[in-house]
Amino acid sequence: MKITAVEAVPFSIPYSKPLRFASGEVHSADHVLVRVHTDEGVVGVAEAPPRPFTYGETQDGILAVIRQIFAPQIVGLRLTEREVVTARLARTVGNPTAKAAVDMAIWDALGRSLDLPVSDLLGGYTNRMRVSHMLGFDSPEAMVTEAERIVDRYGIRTFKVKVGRRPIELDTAVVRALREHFGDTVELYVDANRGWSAAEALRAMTQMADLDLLFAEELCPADDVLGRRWLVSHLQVPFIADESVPTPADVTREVLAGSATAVSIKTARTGFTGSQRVHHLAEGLGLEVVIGNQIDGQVGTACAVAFGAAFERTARRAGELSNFLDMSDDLLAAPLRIRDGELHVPAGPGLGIEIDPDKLARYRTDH
Ligand code: MUC
Ligand code: MG
Repeated sequence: MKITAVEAVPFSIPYSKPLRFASGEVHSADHVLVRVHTDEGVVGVAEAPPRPFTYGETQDGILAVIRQIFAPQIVGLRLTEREVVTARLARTVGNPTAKAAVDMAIWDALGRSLDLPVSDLLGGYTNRMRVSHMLGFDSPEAMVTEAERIVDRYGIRTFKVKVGRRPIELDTAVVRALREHFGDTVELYVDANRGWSAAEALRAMTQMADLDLLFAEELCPADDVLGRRWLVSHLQVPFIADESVPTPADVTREVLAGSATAVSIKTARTGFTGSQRVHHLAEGLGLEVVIGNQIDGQVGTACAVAFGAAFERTARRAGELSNFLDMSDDLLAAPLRIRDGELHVPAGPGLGIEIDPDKLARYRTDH
């Protein structure tokens, strides 16, 4: 079970409904498919979604770091030497989604080799998660209409509302319109992607105080060190750290500083190996966790649900597993389906997914 090659394939799939949020917008999934090949012919897959405005990674940068820096350091290692892989990749600071995709493709190959689902290898708590859907920037009316479509079509009843960088009154109007329309039949929380100052964030949260929010995420930058601590100390809801905690050490720093009280676990950012560490740390610190979405395609979403369903703590809350619904197509031979507000872990060894070769041929951009 030795790694013989690590392949990185760029692909591009347009969004049918672009997602807009405080730190950027996404019109097309310009991701990288990572395939780990082994000497026994088993191939593991995962996807890396570059988020230039979040971590500075680009599609070209991910291809380069995997091909030139990561692959040469791990070819020849056994699939079970994941800790060696982690230590070698950790020499490089940054590049979270490139590292995560390599890690998860190795887990997929390991699961396939052992004929066991990765989700069972990780923890095997359950086989499904409730789904939370992200609502990007639009008018209050359009966001209510979109939420209604998602409720009717997929049975999803948890929404993360993108806020920040635009007038606070508009964001408040959106959340108020959603609450008035759906009453207490939906769960709502907000994510500002660092789009406010601490003072603006507290003003916004005060305006939304009667709207029964579950959480507030990344309302202001973590670098506003004292401001953020002050903000978190005034909030009535858990404050989720997302892009401010790309590593377990960042979780420790933010939480012990009083700058966050909950954590978004994104397998696209910490893979399975790093997400286990974040999960265990959160358990030890007694933090709420939410399975987040790095605007993943279906390959990435299969990874997120495999991890989220593996642990009791991550399966408690609805996971963000539906951004792929906004894409015009995807790479899987058997597409993921959200029904009655839930997504099941694909059954089968590894991640339980297969790449459709025709779709990959259509969307890959390296030929
Ligand atoms: C999220 O939760 O913030 C948007 C930007 C990013 O880095 O992730 C997405 C979703
Ligand atoms: Mg976020």
